[in-house]
Amino acid sequence: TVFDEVERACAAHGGTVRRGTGQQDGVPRPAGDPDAAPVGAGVTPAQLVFALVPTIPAVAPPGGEATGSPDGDPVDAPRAGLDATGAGPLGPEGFAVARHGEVTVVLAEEPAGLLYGLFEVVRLGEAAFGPPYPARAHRPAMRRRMLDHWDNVDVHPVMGQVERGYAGGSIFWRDGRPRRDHARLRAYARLLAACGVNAVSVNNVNVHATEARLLTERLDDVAEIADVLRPYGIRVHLSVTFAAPVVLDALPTADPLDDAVRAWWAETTRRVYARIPDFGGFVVKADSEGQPGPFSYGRDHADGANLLAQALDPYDGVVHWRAFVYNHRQDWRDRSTDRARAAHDHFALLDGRFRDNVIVQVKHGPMDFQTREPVSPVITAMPGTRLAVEFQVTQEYTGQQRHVCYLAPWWSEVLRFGWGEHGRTVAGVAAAGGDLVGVSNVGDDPFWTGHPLAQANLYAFGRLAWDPRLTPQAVLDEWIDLTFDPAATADPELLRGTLHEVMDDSWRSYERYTAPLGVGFMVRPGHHYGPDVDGYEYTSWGTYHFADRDGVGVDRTRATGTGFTGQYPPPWSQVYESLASCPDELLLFFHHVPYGHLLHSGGTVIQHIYDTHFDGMAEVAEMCRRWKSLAGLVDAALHARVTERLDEQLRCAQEWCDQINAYFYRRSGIPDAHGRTLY
Ligand code: GCW
Repeated sequence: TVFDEVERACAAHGGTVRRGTGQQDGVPRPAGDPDAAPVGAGVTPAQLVFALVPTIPAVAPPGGEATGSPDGDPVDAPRAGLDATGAGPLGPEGFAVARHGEVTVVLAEEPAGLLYGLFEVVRLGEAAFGPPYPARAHRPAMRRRMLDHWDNVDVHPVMGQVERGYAGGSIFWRDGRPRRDHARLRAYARLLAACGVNAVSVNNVNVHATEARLLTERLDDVAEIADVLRPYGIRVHLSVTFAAPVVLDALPTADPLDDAVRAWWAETTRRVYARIPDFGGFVVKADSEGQPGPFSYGRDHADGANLLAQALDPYDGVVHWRAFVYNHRQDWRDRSTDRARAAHDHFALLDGRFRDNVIVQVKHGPMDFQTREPVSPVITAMPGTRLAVEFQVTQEYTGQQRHVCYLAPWWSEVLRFGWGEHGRTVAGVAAAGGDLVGVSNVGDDPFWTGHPLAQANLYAFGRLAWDPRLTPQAVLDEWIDLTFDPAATADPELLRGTLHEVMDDSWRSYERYTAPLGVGFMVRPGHHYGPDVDGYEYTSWGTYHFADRDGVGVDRTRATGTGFTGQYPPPWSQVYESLASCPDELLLFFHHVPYGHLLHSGGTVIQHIYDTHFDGMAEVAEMCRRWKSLAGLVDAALHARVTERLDEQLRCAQEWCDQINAYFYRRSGIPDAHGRTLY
């Protein structure tokens, strides 16, 4: 159990764990053991005490404010994720940490709270054992902090063991079977708990034939994983195919309104819970990129999601129903179809029709995890539906874990994005629905994430889901302390400073040498690594930039374009519509402009393209130089791995710079104002 885990960890630190009943003189008191002395105030000799107490009186949060959101009607707490206040119960995962005299005390109402309290003590390090401080409360903003693994059980002929995986093989599966490396899996569970993650989906949302069977005859494989993750407070979810009744049991239909189909899902789900009582629920990608869905039966996505939700309802399970639904067989000649519109077109009108245990899972941008996108308007448009916001921790479009790209600054921007007179935010919507979901970047690589510095993205994902108000720099500091323990090295300042210099702005550097001004998809088709400006331009995927000799960008305005700007609430519907107010970094996402168009920053579009590409490349060269200075201060194997990746990043940045600049020079015929070489 989680409690056993805390007990073990606490013992390792020379501490004790007590189940308590309440407080005495402000000091928690252990329960169930009449002889036990009260914890704290010097009575207990232990340095570290974990106490499980059923009701904890209100405690002061750090800095006078609690982290996370209060319970209550989530949809009526629009900003819950960002500015909740402290009073109220700690809830199932919350905890408080205090120091009384010589004793550091972690209090929680449930075992999972003790577990997170343990990791808070680890984060605090020596500060947890310094001068006395009053109890500080912590509770998560998002109830579910979930990682989706796009792992295949069988090696897929095109996508391999892990779709969009850049960290080796799957940590769960190998060549069609469970990996069964339980020590490694246990270490992974501990790592996830330390980041705050409490839910994991163990297979790809593209559900192929073998993976479909995890739901039925191969359920034991899932149960085995669930058993290893459980002590760390992590529940297992499963991606299922909407066609399961047909492909697994030869039913004539998977129509969500068919009685036999309902009965099939009810019975199948009953068996899942008989085997895994704390099973989390189903993840579904339906009617998307070839996956089956309710459209085949003339039904909509509310019908589809509700079918599964009904089956899960008796067990408190949830359906994560993905909103990533669009036409991937588009005619590139047809300018009226706009992929960015698709999720909103399909889902906004269904608001209010989903059962309570449906969570509509929305990619944070309207397209597909590009380097820069606006926030998906779906997140603003469904106040009567529980929504999960999906981030891509795996760096499909942001350097594939060969490039340093610390994504927390972007995620933080997205989470803080606000609209409407009630001050709604993305974080608030996710907190109300309960979920932040990330596509995992972990594999069986010895550094977990391929690029060792990509671990920071995993950590930041979990931490921002716990508390979206944390700044990316503060999260990075935590990660640096936990990973490198700078204080124990010969030059703590150099180590910390260099990591910040290399990582803080790395997402913007990546943006500079790759995708200008909100244009996406200038990548090589299929694997999506490296530049290919027209790679997707004349394909069916709906991913166009429309560059010609006069200009570039997609006109998504209401006045003259696809009307996508109209899917936003005020003020954004107007901000994005107007050239005068559209932010530079999203200009080409919303507008088609001539190369001579003047940006708010003062330069022309074409000169911006040239400048940012040269700058971005120079920044990578600088990263390489700085990283070299850390030789001897960090583990040698880690240093070598990062060095090797940085060399590739520099090579690739040069390729991007040369190709993008050459392409736009050849299209526009406009030379670089600074006379640098364009090919
Ligand atoms: O970004 C695209 C990826 C696909 C992925 C899809 C999705 C799992 O290229 O590999 O499929 O998104 O999110 O479903």
